[in-house]
Amino acid sequence: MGPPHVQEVPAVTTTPQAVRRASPRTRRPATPAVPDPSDGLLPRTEPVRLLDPDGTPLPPRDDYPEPPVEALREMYRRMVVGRRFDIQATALTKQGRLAVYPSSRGQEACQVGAVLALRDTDWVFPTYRESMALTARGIDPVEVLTLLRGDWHCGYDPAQRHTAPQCTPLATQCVHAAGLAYGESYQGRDTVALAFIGDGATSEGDFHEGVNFAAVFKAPVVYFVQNNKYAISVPLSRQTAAPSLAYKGVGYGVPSEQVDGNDPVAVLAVLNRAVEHARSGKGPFLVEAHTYRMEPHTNADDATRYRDAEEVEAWRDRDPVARLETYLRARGVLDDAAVAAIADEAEAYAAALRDRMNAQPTVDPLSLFEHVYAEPTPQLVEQREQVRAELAAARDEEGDA
Ligand SMILES: Cc1ncc(C[n+]2csc(CCOP(=O)(O)OP(=O)(O)O)c2C)c(N)n1
Ligand SMILES: [Mg+2]
Repeated sequence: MGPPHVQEVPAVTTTPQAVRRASPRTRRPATPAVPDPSDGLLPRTEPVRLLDPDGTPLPPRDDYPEPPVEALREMYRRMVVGRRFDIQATALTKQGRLAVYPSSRGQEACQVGAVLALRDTDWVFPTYRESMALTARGIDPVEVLTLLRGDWHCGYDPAQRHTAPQCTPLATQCVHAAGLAYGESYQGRDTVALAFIGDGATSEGDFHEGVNFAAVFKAPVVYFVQNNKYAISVPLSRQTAAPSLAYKGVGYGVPSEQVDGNDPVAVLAVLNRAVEHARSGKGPFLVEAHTYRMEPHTNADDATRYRDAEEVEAWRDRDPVARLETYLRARGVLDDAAVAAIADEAEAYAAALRDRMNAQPTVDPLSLFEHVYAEPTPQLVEQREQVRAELAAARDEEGDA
């Protein structure tokens, strides 16, 4: 049986091509109706916002109902722990324990909101920027940092955690997400895939190919663009002439929305709706979150060379963690004792991570050659033997000394 959302297309002629078209593997979805902006395909010109930057609630909206307050409290907890994790990971690069770390400080609402909008059985397709999202998903932080430590594998089991390895080649995760989501719906499961993507990577071909495929085949994918205003040193103004990155969905027939990415309540509300849209069989949804990377691109970057301190300070006033804390205190679900307890939890999380990352990992150099191909190439076999011989010689030398 074919996927539930693909309609049978009767062959209109009897040419061999038409017969092939009608075979189950090549059935095509019905031609979609011409998109009408009133269907919600066009993003609103203003990002959705439910809290003012100072945490004051804005009038409720029918289209984006506020998430339950317990979910927002949990969001706050994970954002605080996530921020502390991020600070610790940055420190570990300075101590030589991590090869590189791309910080997502300032993007906590996006990192955690995406995770909370999904079920554990949904799939996440992260980039290198998403370590915080993965720890917020409950993956062991040491496993999350394995790749950034310089190991050849991603640390966790993607199939078990429903989380793909963090992608460094820009936008490649967009096609992976489309393929997985299509496969899941083809097998009758209501899994949703969420692909993170940066503003700069929306200029990559893989982004367009992934979104187009997902749209044509109604694959349940949420494309979540974190527009943090820079692609390393390239500002958004040099990246696109589009009025908003959310408009990139329209050309492919994908409904899109803009959201204030530093407003945690709005981020979760918009992502909840995007995930629901995808899960209900309506195809992909694109969300552009306006946010800001507070730290350099990675620890290896000097951001003072391309942006000034005033710009960074202006974004500090829109801090998503403080914004949510103010709101939850006003709602009466967070007080000094609860804030202190969460801060203690974050501290203990960072301390445990520091201790574990300070232990020297035991890595078998020969494992470098495993899992590259199902059958190693002659070159790999030769190189492996060369390394094996060098290791044996080094051991002999040590024995003689
Ligand atoms: C295909 C490809 N081209 C270039 C790079 C080098 N590169 C790494 S990160 C980056 C910037 C990406 O910016 P953006 O998509 O905005 O994501 P952000 O880093 O801001 O989260 C570039 C150009 C790469 N990793 N892959
Ligand atoms: Mg960016």
